[in-house]
Amino acid sequence: MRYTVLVSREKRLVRLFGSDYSVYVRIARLCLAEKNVSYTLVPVDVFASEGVPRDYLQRHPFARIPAFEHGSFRLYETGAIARYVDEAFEGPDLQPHDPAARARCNQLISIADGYAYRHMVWGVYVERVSKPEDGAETDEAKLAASIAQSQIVLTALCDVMEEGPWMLGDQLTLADIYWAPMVDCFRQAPEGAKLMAAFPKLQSWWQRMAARPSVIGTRPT
Ligand SMILES: N[C@@H](CCC(=O)N[C@@H](CS)C(=O)NCC(=O)O)C(=O)O
Repeated sequence: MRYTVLVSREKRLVRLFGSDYSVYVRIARLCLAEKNVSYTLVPVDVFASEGVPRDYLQRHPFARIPAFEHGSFRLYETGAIARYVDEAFEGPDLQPHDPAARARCNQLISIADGYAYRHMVWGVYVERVSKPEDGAETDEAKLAASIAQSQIVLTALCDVMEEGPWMLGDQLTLADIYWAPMVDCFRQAPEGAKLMAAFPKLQSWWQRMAARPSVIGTRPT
């Protein structure tokens, strides 16, 4: 079944609300870049000291980033945004058509959302990299617990992912797009880089992902 409706010719403007430091904003930006969709990134800093702008809650009642807009169509939740961008715009398909491969793609996205983000980004990257940069102390116990959980996550990921070039084989999919920003954060912590070295399949995948213009062009500034 094909879902593509090719609304891209309608020239409705695309806007994404969020900040480039956000893993989830980067996932949405990677989708837009891989589909070659022009968009405007409208700055919203959910961690600003004055809090989230009040009017942003109309776009996202849970005050998370990103939020998305295509003409008058508004959407939040990155999984919904990513699938919409893939299905509504021309460009390479980012989801497999084969039901088993599509299920695998969704499984990898769920693992990233449900298990990787909390530990690999918050427990490892934020504790070891972001907090010290902001003058705060690392919670070593939290970091150690998250490294242990990350080992389970990466083992599960490598059990499921193909040899390459991409996670599901020849087709770059939303699974690759979901994992890239999380892995990019994780590897910046020495403990993360050390753990990744134990997963050569993941390391080679990351080297290929890191060279993609979309990944280079969405690096946080
Ligand atoms: N379920 C949301 C998660 C988005 C999310 O957690 N974004 C983070 C930034 S990477 C955020 O807005 N955090 C603000 C907070 O935790 O208060 C989605 O898929 O879009």
